Amino acid sequence: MNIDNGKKICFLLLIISFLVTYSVKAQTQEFTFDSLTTFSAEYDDFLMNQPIQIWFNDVLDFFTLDPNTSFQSLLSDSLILRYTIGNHYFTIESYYGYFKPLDNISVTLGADIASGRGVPLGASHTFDIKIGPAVYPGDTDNNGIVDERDILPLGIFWQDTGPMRPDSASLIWGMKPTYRWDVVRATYADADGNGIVEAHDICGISDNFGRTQIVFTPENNKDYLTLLKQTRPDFAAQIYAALVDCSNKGTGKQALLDALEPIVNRVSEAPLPKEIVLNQNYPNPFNPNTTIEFFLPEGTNVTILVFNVTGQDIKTLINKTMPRGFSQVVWDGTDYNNNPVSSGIYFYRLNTEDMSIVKRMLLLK
Ligand SMILES: [Ca+2]
Ligand SMILES: [Ca+2]
Repeated sequence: MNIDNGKKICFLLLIISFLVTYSVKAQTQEFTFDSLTTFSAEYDDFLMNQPIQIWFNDVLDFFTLDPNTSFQSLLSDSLILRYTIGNHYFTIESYYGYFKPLDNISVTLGADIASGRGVPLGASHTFDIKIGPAVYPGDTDNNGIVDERDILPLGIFWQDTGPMRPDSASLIWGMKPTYRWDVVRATYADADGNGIVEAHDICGISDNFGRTQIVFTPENNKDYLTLLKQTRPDFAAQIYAALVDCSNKGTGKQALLDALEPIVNRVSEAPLPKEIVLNQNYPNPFNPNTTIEFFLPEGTNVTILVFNVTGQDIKTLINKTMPRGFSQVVWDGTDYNNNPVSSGIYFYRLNTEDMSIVKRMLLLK
């Protein structure tokens, strides 16, 4: 009996010493902010239908969290803080389940927020969080209705690329939260959400023709003609051809064919230039790639040279015989040694035996 009691006492002592050691360690464990999580860490944006999670390295003490945390939204007054006992994180959510598209939310964590073990954060942290846009497939100018005018943003942002939409390739009508592109207006032009503005996006307009949405943040109120002037010359023919593959829902397809026909015919009937043409580079301003297009009435030897404002040669883009017709060359913003050049005004000059044309462009980083 005595021996058994002795064993019990030893065992108890062991447990007590373990608890004392553990609690001393636990109390001294540093308490730090860990991370701000998105469901796609690849991008800075938060999807508008996902909560903002703010993580720490330890369990939180809610009684210190609530009075020491402040948050503000640019567009909404319906933000709430949510915390479940025992978690290492809390969330900022919208009362309605969605943040407003393109909202900016600022969160400040006070230094007195403490862990469940009583260790304070010690320093404050402030985050500015950008909420992404929402796309309605086909309302490419985001003005609230899908109609013929939605063709034109396809032309303006033709071949532009950006983040794919989480529901990539869906053309079903509805609010699709996504990540913002460098140029936010281009986000809406990618109707199918596959990360590039291309011919298939016309099917989003065709399928959803006539549908309407409530516009939270109209991004594009330019009139039809202004938009038309900005489009690439060959885009109309390409999307006209792509319309064949769109489904035959409602009246959209025919309306778009009717709208595009005159544009396509004008392009194809336009007589070819009789002289050498050097088009303005696009995009412009650019960073770092830009395309230079030119037309030759007959095949000839051509050089295209980039030079800077002091007249110094930067790079030869072409120096060879080129065929009759339109040709393109891309400048990637590098010099002869393939080093990126700095922001500023540059010139490009097309030379043939008979003539020389110079145009100006702006590299903007
Ligand atoms: Ca529209
Ligand atoms: Ca697309």
